[in-house]
Amino acid sequence: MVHGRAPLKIRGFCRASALSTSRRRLPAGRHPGLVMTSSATPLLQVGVVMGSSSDWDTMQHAVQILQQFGVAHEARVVSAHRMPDALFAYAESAEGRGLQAIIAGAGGAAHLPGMLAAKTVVPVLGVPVASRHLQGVDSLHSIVQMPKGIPVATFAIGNAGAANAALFAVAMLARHDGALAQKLQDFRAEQTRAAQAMTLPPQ
Ligand code: RP5
Repeated sequence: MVHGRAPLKIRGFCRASALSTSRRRLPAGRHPGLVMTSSATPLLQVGVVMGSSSDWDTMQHAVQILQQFGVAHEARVVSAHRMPDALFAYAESAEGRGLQAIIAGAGGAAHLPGMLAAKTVVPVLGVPVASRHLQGVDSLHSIVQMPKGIPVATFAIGNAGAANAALFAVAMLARHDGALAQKLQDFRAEQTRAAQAMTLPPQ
């Protein structure tokens, strides 16, 4: 329920309400498939989608960053080749649901980020997931080699790419959110402190 209304099933996934296309408040933990974070920032800001539950080991690193920064997000499986209608529905509803960015991870012939980008103007941040036979080089090439006109911002293969995609989304949101910008500055400062404290074994 959202503001007393039953959530609507839109071609395979649940969105808050089909009655309004403005950004809306979503109570934490009330929506199947949604992973909401801070109750202080309940506006849905970032969508994290992946082609398979087998991508979660990688994509959880994006979710962890969003949680750490208190960015309201959702996470779900949207398989490009097994759920194409759900992919289109997700992309078509993204802007109306208030998403500011979509982080999309996939492996192999990774169509998910590019097809999402083709169906929405919400920025898509692509994460190449490591594949068994080609270690994610196939995923990277599939995502990064978008033809001119439909961009997908593409990150490194694997865990670092997933975390960096989330950090990039945080940086985008922080341009219009002073508190989030300060958190990002603090995060950078802590990384610097940690690097400065690194030591090497005696030689
Ligand atoms: C892609 O195929 C997914 O993104 C995943 O990386 C890969 C393998 O999927 P599963 O066979 O593990 O479901 O669609």
